[in-house]
Amino acid sequence: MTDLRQDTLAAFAEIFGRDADGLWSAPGRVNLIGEHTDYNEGFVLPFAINRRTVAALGLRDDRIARVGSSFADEVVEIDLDRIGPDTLGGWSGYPLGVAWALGQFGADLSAVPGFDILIDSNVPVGAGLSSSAAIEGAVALALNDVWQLGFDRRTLAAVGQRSENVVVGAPTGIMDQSASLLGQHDSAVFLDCRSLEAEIIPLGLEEAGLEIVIIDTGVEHAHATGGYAERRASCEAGARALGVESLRDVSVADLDRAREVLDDVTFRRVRHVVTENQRVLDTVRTLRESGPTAIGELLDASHRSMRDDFEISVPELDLAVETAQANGAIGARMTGGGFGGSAIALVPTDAVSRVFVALDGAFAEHGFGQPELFTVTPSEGAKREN
Ligand code: GAF
Repeated sequence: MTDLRQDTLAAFAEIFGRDADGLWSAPGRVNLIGEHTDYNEGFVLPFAINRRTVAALGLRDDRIARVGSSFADEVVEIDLDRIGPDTLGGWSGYPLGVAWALGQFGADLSAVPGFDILIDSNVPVGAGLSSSAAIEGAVALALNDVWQLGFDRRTLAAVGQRSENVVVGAPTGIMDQSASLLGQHDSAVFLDCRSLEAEIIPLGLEEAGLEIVIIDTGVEHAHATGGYAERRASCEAGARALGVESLRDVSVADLDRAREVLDDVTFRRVRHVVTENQRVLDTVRTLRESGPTAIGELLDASHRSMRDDFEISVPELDLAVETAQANGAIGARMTGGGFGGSAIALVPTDAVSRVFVALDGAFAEHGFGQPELFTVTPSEGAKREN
């Protein structure tokens, strides 16, 4: 991280021919539990991870925004007067979309100076660890500071989500940006996606001798296309058919009636969301009462529900989960939007190397590409670095 910060400041000076005014960073996230519940106004329990995106920024004395990054061999330039969903696209839509979205939340963009910004990251892209929310969080915090907008972090999360929905075109919920902006060391963010009330839940992984293992399957996914939007539409159709505003208003006890009203596929989509909300509440209660060693079965049940009811897993994710479970993990599940990306496993520290070896072997045996295996720690959210 020290290197990433220093390298980004040095690269900023080289590319833009001047020093940055400051450096901001924001983490990727892992969702411990609560999948596809955020856009149904339900509950989620993600945490920020120790992989971050950094943004070095310097204000200009004109109205030009210039953005460079380690992901692209170009500097994109635009006049702030032209910034909008129709003029933004590609990788630069992630950072510049945030500038536009700040205006949508009431910032007077006609009065602010332009800026140069350079983005770098060690959050793996395409792994389902929310590299996009990390960019949005770092840029939102940076612009909020230098433009002195005074937005709170919950609003900045909503700004990031707006940019992702409108500029990037992915109909995602509020979870990832909230985790990136609100996360705290060794804790998860328990978020009610209806009220947007957030509570910090200590995880106590180290005291319990547990690690979170990430199994990045390498199977690429994208939320701007295909399955994610389709699942969201199913949930909305289910809510309409049940006569409720959102699936948040359906409880486990309502599922018998839902089965009579809905077709089989929509019913299973609804059952996933309703039971997943309950699992989030049960996980928070279990963490408080018994600590992290007791949440394994809830993680396992969440994976089964996504595999069988919501149907967003892929063979590589199922293999990752089953192999981890069979080799000492307390619990395991796919994490994030699905259709690829990563699984997580909660593993006693002394079993981590056995789990790694078993995963490498199982993927090779099935003819799948080698997974990326590493551990993450729950870390602090977005911040100004200097
Ligand atoms: C993606 C989305 F960005 C989140 O909003 C959330 O819906 C998640 O998939 C599924 O839980 O990460």
